Amino acid sequence: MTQHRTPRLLGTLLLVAAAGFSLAGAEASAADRTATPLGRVVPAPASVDAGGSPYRITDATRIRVDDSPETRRVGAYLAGILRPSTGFSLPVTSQGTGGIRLRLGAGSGAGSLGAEGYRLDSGRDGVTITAGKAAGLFHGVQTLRQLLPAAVERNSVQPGPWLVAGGTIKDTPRYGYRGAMLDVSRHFFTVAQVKRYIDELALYKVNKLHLHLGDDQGWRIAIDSWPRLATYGGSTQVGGGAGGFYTKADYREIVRYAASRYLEVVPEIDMPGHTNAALASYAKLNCDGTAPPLYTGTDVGFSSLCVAKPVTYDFVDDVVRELAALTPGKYLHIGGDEAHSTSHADYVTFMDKVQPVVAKYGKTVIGWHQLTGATPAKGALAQYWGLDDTSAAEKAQVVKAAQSGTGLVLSPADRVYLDMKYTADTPLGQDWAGLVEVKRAYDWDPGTYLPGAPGSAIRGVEAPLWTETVVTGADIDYMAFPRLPGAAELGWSPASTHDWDTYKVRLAAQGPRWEALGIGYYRSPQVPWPSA
Ligand code: TNX
Repeated sequence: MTQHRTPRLLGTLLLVAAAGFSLAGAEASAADRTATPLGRVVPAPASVDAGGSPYRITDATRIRVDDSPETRRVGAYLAGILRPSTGFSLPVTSQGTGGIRLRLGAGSGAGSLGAEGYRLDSGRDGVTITAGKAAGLFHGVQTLRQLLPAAVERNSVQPGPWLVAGGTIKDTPRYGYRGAMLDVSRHFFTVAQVKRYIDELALYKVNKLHLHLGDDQGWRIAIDSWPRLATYGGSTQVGGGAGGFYTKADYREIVRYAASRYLEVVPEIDMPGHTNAALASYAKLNCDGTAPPLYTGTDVGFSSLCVAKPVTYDFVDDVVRELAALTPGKYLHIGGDEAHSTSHADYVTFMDKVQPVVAKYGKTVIGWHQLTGATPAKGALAQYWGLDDTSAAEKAQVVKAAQSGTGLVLSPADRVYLDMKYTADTPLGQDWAGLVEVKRAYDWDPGTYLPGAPGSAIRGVEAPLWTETVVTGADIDYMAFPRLPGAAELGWSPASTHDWDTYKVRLAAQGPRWEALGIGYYRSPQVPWPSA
């Protein structure tokens, strides 16, 4: 081994000499040989106690798991991340001691870690991640990933060394609902594109993927009892492109993949507005019996299901039944925003009829916060998408619902709408809610955002990505990064860690990681990115 190393080191020295020795180069390589400080992770861990020797992952390291299939699966996932870049074999085994250990439900206070928490202990002999549930192990693995050099994310063998700073992290989430929404209606995204986004979300411990499956411009999920919804209603998109839809097999594959990353898929069919694609597919859903043409523009608020017609509720029952059957998760989102072509009385009637259908098929309602203008079902969640300066009356309506037991998911549009432009120069995106730079996206507190809402009503934070202007996977990345990790941190980290000046340093350290992963991002001047 020593013999093998010497020529490599000599070679490196010769290369450095040939390149012209520079002080900056020397500093960079010294930095490479230092472990990432234990707390330099997004989202910020709840508690960090740094100290002691680092652990070094080597050719001899094993990933030790206990015998549960879930632990093995997380171990295999970790090995899949570490093997290509380290070049080490990293066998996953239940034998022996030391190395990287994944332990489920055993000692070290695992009981207090809840459904998603974990504890990470690192020292000379190894790294141990302990959790009460597999989701916690998975989140601990994401932390471990970020403690390793960014090059760990590359697909080819990198030099290392692979050090993990010594100490202990104990980490549990502030909120149980930490979401991201992808609008696959305005532009359609393939299963592969959705999977890639799922992987990006998992890195930041996001645990809900909300898919906006139906809107004026496209219906994206096959419904057997109403086949034209997908085959016709899904046949275009904004700008007139081909659109597309998920077969049930496609959709199940998304749900399965999300579950393998401990994300729950929350499907949304937006109703009674935002329904032109459905109305175009079936004439009988229209009050006048005439189907409108497909729509490829970007206006909102012009369509409505026909609240007075009984067939509307046959349609809703069939769609909710088939969608609920595809959904292992708890929630089904029924939209309810911008129903500008539905009278208030009709809106209330519609919501009174539709929410029990969701319950009948075993799911819990989520609606955009306009739902609080009707009567939210018991246990329903309302997703707040107002602005800082939304009228006091509208906020009061949401707060009042929260006081009466409706849970809230916070998606303030001028904070976490990932489709808002960063600056006036951002080539993609909209600006109706304002320009949302990275600091603005991070610098608010979900716990105090809606004064008067009880703390227990705040269930979490979600960052929606509407896609009127977002067409490719690269577009998704550019709008989501670097704002998405901020929303994820607001959902995960305790309020006590909230501090822009330290956050921006942790965020900056993510830049090289995104480069290694091929994620193109907005290099905000607000963030001290390491120079390339
Ligand atoms: C508002 S937010 C909408 C969407 C648009 C979005 C564009 C919400 C519940 N409705 O229909 O896509 O603005 O930013």
